[in-house]
Amino acid sequence: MLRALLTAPFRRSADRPPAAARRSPPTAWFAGALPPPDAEGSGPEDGPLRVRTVWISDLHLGTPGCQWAALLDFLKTVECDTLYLVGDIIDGWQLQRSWHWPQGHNDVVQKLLRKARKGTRVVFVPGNHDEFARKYLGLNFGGIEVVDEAVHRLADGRRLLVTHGDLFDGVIQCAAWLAHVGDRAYELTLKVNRHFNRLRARLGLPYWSLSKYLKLKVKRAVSFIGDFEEALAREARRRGLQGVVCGHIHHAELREIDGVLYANDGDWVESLTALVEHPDGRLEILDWSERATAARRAVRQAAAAPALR
Ligand SMILES: [Mn+2]
Repeated sequence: MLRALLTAPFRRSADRPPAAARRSPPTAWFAGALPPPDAEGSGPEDGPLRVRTVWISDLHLGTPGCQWAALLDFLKTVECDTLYLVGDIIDGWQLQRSWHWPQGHNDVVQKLLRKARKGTRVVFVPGNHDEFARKYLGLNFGGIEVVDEAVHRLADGRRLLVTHGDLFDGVIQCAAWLAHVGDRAYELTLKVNRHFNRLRARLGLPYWSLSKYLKLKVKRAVSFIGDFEEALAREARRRGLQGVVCGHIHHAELREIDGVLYANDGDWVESLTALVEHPDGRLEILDWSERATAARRAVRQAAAAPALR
């Protein structure tokens, strides 16, 4: 029911309800700066959004924090030649503590496998939460390649290092136990955040991320993010590459650091962001949280509708 409603306003033209029945304006589905749908109707409402490459990471499948419905909506909407799964796709750390695997998480895995089957090149670069997959480097699971890291060549020739990023995280490298404590604290923050946002949704307020707020407000966290970003940019430069794409810190970013491109594709726990490459090699961060908020509003309206009649 939820999934049907999530996708309903954006179906292809053939099975689309009449215009009057559509609730969300077509421009409200992402906060990014993609060009508006053109007059021929190749906009997102009329079919898939075509890009050259997609990078997503930090899905954390296997945890209650994973926002699988929004992710599934994203995967259904966006088509690409190459899809990079940049680590922390399945959260082995939390699955070991308690098993959480709803049908929605299966749907995401099925969708990824189907993409691989239908001709999308799917490359999985494991992260620290799915480090178990690092045992299978060089193997291929249902068309999904597992690699330690990758170098991606953009349409304009620039070459980017693709890595999860945990190897450049001082906390994880120097004090693994602290990373696990932090993980539990993070899990708790997300739990509080979920209840808080359920309340906000009921009041008609948009989604607001507590841990994002904490991360941005706490000075040490900011300097941690800065150190992380600089370490990755340095590594790309050291290898003679023009930039780096990573994840890990759940903070989407696209900027230049000392002449090297630093791109972070964010996460699907809080920020609901992906990095995409357009056909001309231009990079962009897509923010799916706006669309998730719109979908939640539609669900709420649908739920409230019978009472109004
Ligand atoms: Mn990570």
